Amino acid sequence: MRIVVLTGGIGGARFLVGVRAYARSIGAEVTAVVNVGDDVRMHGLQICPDLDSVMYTLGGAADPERGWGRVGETWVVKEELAKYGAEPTWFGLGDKDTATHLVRTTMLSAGYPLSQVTAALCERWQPGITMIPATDDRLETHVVVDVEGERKAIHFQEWWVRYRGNVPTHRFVFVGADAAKPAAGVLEAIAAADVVLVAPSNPVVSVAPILAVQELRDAVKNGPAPVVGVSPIIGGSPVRGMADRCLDTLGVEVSAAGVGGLYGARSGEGLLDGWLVDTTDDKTDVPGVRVKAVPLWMKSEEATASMVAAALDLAGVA
Ligand code: GDP
Ligand code: FO1
Ligand code: CA
Repeated sequence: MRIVVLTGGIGGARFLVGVRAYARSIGAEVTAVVNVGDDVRMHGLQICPDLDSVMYTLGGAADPERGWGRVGETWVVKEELAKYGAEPTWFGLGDKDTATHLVRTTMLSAGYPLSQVTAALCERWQPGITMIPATDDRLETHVVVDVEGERKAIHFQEWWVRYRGNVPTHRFVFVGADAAKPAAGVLEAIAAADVVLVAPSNPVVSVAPILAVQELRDAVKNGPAPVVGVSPIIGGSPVRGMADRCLDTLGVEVSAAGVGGLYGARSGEGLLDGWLVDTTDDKTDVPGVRVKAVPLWMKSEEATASMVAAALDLAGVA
């Protein structure tokens, strides 16, 4: 069986740990199509937070508390940059993490596409799945906000890391999405998939930028594989992160039904055949979508693998 997962960073990475475990138990292959909207160039380095969260987590090297970056990280480079007054000082590059960005940026400068660079980095981390960026083209999430009495678009990292999302926020813009093509291997993976899973990732800033690549969205929507999503919202709350702020900006209810409705039914304008919600949620109907309730707390690899089994069951491919 071939499983494709559309995923962001920390939440998606934890989900993929369960997908990998379940896939191993049935001999399935997994391809993760990873968001690049968070990507940013800082201090001359190309940083890909969601790709790195997935790669480090599956490689057993992620910091479990922060969720992003490397376990056992040191911060000498960050301190030294701050002593030069080198902006942005609000963004922290760990020393170990910096090596990843140096290798990536060197390869990108030499002309390799991000998909090949990612494959090269994964040779070290052996994530046990195939990781592909949604696109090899520039696609960045920017956020239209009011700061210091001025309306402007800032990079997603500035919105989240500098302001923690605590600024009047009007909309999210996926810069470059109109021209972006799916990265090498993405369309092939979707066409060959037996099932496409939408990870319990942030629907607005992790999954939407992936689907903003039109050919990618069309391939999922019109492809042969059933599409099942997993709710990132449990009991009206995002377990961690900024999904509530993002959904508020769109005027979408912070609930499993709200996010399910945002993705919509494949039989209509949307994407989903099935939608997995938590057992504690009520009023979870999404018109045109098969909804099933199972525990959605990713508290262990086993618990997460059970969620994956339920998702495949809902897809009719278990
Ligand atoms: P990011 O890119 O690092 O922000 O990570 P993702 O977008 O992949 O995932 C973030 C989302 O994961 C958050 O908005 C949460 O709603 C969701 N999340 C985190 N932990 C859990 C969990 O245990 N269960 C479920 N269902 N969702 C979770
Ligand atoms: N998050 C922070 O809250 N502060 C940081 O200084 C920070 C630096 C950073 C560097 C590399 C990286 O891969 C991720 C980093 N993150 C940082 C996490 C990141 O801002 C977001 O959590 C993700 O983009 C959301 O998916
Ligand atoms: Ca993200």
